[in-house]
Amino acid sequence: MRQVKRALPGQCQALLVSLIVCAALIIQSEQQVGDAKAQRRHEPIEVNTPEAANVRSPRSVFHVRWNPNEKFIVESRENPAINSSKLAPHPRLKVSKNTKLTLSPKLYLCHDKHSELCHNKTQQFRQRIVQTFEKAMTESVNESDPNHYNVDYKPVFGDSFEEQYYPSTCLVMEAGVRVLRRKDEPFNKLPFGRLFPRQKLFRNIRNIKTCAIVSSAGSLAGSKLGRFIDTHDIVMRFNHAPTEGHEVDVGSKTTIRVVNSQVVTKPEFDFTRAPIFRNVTIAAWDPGKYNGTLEDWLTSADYDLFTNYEIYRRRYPKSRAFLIDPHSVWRLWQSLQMFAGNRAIRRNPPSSGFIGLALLLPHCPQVDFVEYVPSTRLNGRCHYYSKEMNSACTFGSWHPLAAEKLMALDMNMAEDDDMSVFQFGILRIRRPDKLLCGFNFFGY
Ligand code: NCC
Repeated sequence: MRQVKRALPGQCQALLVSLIVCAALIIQSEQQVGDAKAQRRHEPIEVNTPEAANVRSPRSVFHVRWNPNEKFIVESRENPAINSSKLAPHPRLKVSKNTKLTLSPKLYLCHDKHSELCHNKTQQFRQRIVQTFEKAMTESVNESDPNHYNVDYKPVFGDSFEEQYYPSTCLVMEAGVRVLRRKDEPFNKLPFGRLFPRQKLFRNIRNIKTCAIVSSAGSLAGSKLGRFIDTHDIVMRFNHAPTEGHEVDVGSKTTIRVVNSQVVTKPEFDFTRAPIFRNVTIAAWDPGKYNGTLEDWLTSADYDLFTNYEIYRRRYPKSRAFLIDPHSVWRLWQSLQMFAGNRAIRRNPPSSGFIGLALLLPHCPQVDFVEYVPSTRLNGRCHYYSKEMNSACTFGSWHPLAAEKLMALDMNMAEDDDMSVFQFGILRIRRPDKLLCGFNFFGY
C-alpha cells in the first residue's frame, strides 16, 4: 500500500471520515486475508551491507531511499534507440536513450531459497533494481518531457489529504481499462462502431483462474519459463513478440495480444495479414490526447490505426479484435500518478505491458507477470527476440515505465515474494476483493 502526505483543508472533513472508515475496512480485510507479505514490508530488510543500513523498512517501494553513494547502474547516452529509415519521426523515438547495463546481475543469482546467502543476495538485487527505478523516475520529467499529449493533471483530491492508504491493485482496477463497445457514444451513431465485435473480450470468464502476462523483455531469453507460462488459462503477449523458435522460454500459447497503434499501422508489421495476429484476441490501443474526446481521437490518433482495424475486421468478421478506450488508458496514467504521489511521472501513456495488466486484472483472479520487474536474468537486451542492447526498454525512457514497475512490485503477492520476482522472474498479482476497493475516484 501507498502513503501520501499532504495538507488537509476544512471542506474535506466528510471525505476524511469516509476515508477513515475505508482505511479501517482495508486494514480489517488485510488482516482477514492474513497477508504475510504486508507484514514483511514493515519488517527491516536484513541485508548485510553498509547500504542496507541506510534503507528504511519500506511501506511501499517508493519509500526505499536512493543512496547517493551507490553507483547508478545504468549509463545513459542520448543516441536514438532505433535508427531505422523505415520509422517515421515521432516523439516516442526522439526521447529514446541508448542505455548500457553496468550492473552484473549474475553476482546476485542464486536458487536455494532457504539459504541466508541467497536471501541476502536477493535483497541486495532488489535494492539495486528499486534504486534504478527511483532514479529513472526523478530524471524522467523535466529534461525531455514536451507534454505532447497536453496532459493537464489535477490531483483527484487536490491538496486535501493528510494521509491516504489505498491498495495499488484497487487503483489499477478503478482505472477501468476497457475495450470500446458498439453501444458507446459516439460509436453507437457511427458506421465505424458496427465493426466492433459483439462478443465480450473473454469467453467463459467463470472458468478463468490464472493468467500469464509475458513481457517482451530480453531477460526472458534462456529462462525456460515456457511450460510454466503455458499452464495458465489465459496468456497475454504484446505487439509482434513471437513464440515460434522461443517456445522453451516463452511458451507457445497465446490468448490475447495487446498491440500499440504503431504495430497496427506500420507496413513492416503487416497487421492485416501476418499469421501472428490471427486466431488470437487483439486489443489495440492509441492514446489520443489527454482530455480529447473520442471524436477528436478518430481524426487525430497518434497513428491512424482505424484504417487497418477496419480492413482486418472486414477481412476476418469472426475475429475478436477490439480497440481499447483511450480515456481508460489516461485514467490508468492517473492511477499511476496517484500511486507516485507528489513525484511527477512522465506525461506519456503507460506501456502496453501495464495497459495489458489493467485490462486483464478485472477478468482474472490471479495474474503472473513474467519478467516485467527484471530478475537476475537481466541481460541488457531490449527483447528476447532481438539482439538490440538497450536497457531503456527495461528501465524506461518514454513511457512512465519505472513508476509502472514500482507499482507492479507493490502489488506482488507471490508466496516467496522477492525470491519469486528477482530470482524466478515471476510477479504474482491477485485481483483485490471488492470490499477493499470501490472508491470510484474517477467517477466514470
Ligand atoms: O517493446 P515493446 O513495448 O513491444 O514491449 C512490450 C511490453 O513488454 C514490456 N517490456 C519490454 C521490454 C523490456 N526490456 N522490458 C519490459 O518490461 C513493457 O511492458 C512493454 O510494454 C509498447 O509498450 O507497446 C512497446 O512497443 C515498442 C514498439 O512500438 C513495438 O515493439 C513495435 O516495434 C515501443 N518501442 C518503440 O516505439 C521504439 C516501446 O517503447 C513500447
